[in-house]
Amino acid sequence: MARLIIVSNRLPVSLHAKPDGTYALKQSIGGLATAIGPYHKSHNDCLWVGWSSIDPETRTKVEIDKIRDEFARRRCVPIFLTQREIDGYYAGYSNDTLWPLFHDFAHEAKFDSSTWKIYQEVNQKFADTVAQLVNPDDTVWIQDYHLLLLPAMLRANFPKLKIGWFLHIPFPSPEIFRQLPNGKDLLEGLMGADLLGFHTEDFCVNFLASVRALIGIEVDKDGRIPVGNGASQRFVTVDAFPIGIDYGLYRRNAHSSLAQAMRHGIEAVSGKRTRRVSTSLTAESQAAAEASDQEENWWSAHTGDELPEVELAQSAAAKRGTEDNKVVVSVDRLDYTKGLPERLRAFDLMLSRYPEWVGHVTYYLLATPTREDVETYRKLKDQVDQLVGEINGKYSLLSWEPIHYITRSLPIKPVCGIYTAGDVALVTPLRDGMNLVAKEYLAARDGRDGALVLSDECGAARELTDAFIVNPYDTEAVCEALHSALEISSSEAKRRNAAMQARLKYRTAGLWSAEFLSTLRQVSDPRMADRRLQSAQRDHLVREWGQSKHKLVLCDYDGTLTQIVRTPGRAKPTHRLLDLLREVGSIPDVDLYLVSGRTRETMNEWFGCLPIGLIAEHGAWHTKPIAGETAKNADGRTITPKRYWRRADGLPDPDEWRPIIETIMNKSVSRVPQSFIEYKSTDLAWHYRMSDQKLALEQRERLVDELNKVCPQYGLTVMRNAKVIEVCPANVSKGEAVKPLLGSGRYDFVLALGDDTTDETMFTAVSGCAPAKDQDDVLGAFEADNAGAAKVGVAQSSATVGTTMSESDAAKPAKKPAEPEVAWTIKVGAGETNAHSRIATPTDTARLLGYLVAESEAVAAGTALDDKPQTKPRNKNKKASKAKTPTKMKASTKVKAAAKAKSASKATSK
Ligand code: ADQ
Repeated sequence: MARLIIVSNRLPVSLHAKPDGTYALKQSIGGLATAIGPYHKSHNDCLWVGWSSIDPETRTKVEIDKIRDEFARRRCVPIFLTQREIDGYYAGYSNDTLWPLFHDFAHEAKFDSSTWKIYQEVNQKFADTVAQLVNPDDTVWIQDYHLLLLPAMLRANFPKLKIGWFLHIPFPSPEIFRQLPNGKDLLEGLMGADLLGFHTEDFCVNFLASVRALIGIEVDKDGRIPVGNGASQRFVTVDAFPIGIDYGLYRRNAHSSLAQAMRHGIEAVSGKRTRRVSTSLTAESQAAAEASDQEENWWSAHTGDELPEVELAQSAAAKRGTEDNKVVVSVDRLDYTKGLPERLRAFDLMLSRYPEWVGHVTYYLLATPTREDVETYRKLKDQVDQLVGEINGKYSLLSWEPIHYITRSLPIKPVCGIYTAGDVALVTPLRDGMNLVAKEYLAARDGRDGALVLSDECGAARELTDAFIVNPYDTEAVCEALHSALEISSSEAKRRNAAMQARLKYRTAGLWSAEFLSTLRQVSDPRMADRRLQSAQRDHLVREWGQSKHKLVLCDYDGTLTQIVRTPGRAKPTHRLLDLLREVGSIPDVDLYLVSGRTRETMNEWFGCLPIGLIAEHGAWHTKPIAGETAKNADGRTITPKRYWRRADGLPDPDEWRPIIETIMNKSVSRVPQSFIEYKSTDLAWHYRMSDQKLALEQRERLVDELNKVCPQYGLTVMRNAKVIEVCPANVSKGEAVKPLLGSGRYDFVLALGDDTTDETMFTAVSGCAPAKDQDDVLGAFEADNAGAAKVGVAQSSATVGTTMSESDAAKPAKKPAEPEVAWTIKVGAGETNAHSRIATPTDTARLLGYLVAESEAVAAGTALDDKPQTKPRNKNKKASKAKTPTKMKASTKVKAAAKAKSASKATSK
């Protein structure tokens, strides 16, 4: 059985020796372990290869064997690195060269040929370990910048292996990347993979530009880079997969008693829960006032521009009560990419520019030092310590200090407590691949207010567009954004968060890994790699969906929403699928139609209870629920919409043709064991899925020849579908069936999904449909039909009467359509198609529908709470406090606004 082998620098678990000589395994926290960990845990066929963090030179052989066994129990395969290897590969080339360079800190990057040599050796060590356990049909998923050479090393020995690689950090611009002396080797290392994933489109673009510049290869329209020539040519697909978080985990942990205790503690410290701060502020203010009256007092000597303590203390004390006190939070590893000194300077500026916050805002700063043995990191820690000290020294009052600085690493529950305490999260990395902290903050505040100030230099800013987006280097802009975030009204904060939360709830870490792996399967199959629905196209589709007023979804069933099975009756929908269809059908501005070749009895039995339209027997029958009319089911509880089935007009009389076609088909039934005839009201189908395929295919050709001679005279046509030969009225097709809907002028967004040749007529009809131009009240033909008027299927069929609509006829290779604006057609699975895009399996269909449901929820959540964006000025006398939300303001505008605000603040305080 094909397995998944994950390869990353470190394993998701670490081993700790206990005093009794046994070992305890501890689950690692962090983005990667939480994103792929659940998949690894729940799939017995999944192995994880990585560095054990154990120095083999300090252990005996017996101990090493024992350690291997311990890891093996968790399906982990440890790699042991010597101190020399750790210094060269990990601390050296990975962290001193690649990490700074990939984060645009080229000036911090060290180029050392000895660490490069060890990096190559260790990548080879990983390759050798994987080679010992991999089977040719396995899938290998490599993680991150430590293993850039591994894909090509594996490919050299396993030409058919499915290899994926994902980069968790940014990919730099080609101007920066080409500074790397071994840049070309690294890119060639990656060319061994089938799929290369990045967090954002921007990083994909940077990567492709580097490939073009350094190895001279262009990407094709499907996002694929051709590698090699002739028979040995392969393709490397590049796409964006923004990582998510385990949303439910953070939401749940935010309600844990430990998180609540943490939150209460922070609120007490910040004066939100007790009055001691306000008491202290009053005392402080009195002291300041008295001091300012007395000449020769040290304090009064400083009341000029430099340090207006009197003003600070007085304005702080003037604020009565503590209910408006605020908490700002941040959670980081102490890394120079996280922008801590810049952030602290912005906080400092905010207190000086808006002194009304002195005594009323507390910054809870969790910053855990890493790599303290490296000088850059030691210096950074010193700088942060010093800045925190300066700010606290400058603004602290008797029992309030502006920054609470914690350098310990905390587990998830207290971290969630910090998130829930934070009225504002200040997440301003100078460069970051994604940044999970921003997403975790929103998950921990599920359904609540809280404002996010977010750097535009991290991947998360591409998704969390309702945050206060800032340039992290622009101190003025961060200061203004922080001030606005503190001022924002609770309802406005909730409105912004609700939309982002609805999307995050769906786009989880689990979805991220499932999507990467299913794309890897698709791109590794040459029959399905063309026209792949790329992530940018999917995002475009989802955006259009969210922005449109009336949406129509036309979806085939067998092979599109469910796997094709040997016995058609076994393709019964699962509860999960029914729930999904119910969700889509229940969205107020969405009409969902299942368009199937199944009989209307089956469609009614399986889907009649859903609030969706049904088209059966390729269009011979259709129905939609009658608005407002429902009936109770036999169980007396569930409610089913009332519906009437309508038959298409002008169909050939079955009494005339059925006996003749049945006789012909029966010959095939008797010649091919286990084949059978399916009887539908308007057609007959010969199924041979369960039969000997060689025999069935020979007979199929004879049958089709014979049917083609007879069918035209009865107005019938012959269709070759998936292991079925079907005879049906020539003037019936899925395309004809959906035309009245498309022509209704009602819809400004149409999506059609299907897997076989019968769906191609639907794709053609949809591709040809004109966009609706705000014709909200034009009643579609189907609605009129329900009122007993127009009928579907009466128009002249596009299929030629009496001829077989073969796969090749129906699906002539079409020029790739332009990017759709309102009409999307998506083929599910392999085969030629007229559809615009392709996804691989019914699971992908369900995932896509899930995106649409989440987007509708996001739009609804955003508008339901809509109460006009507003901020709540803290001090009505100060114009500066009325600063608008600075989201996406131009830097120059921000600087001007800040300067204006500053002078206004000064003017009012004089
Ligand atoms: P990281 O650089 O580790 O990850 P990030 O995405 O912020 O950065 O994830 C950090 C994780 O560690 C979060 O789950 C956070 O809660 C936790 N954490 C951070 N500081 C902590 C502290 N002081 N104490 C306790 N927990 C702390 C890399 C890339 C990112 C990318 C992820 C996932 O650098 O850009 O988002 O991988 O792909």
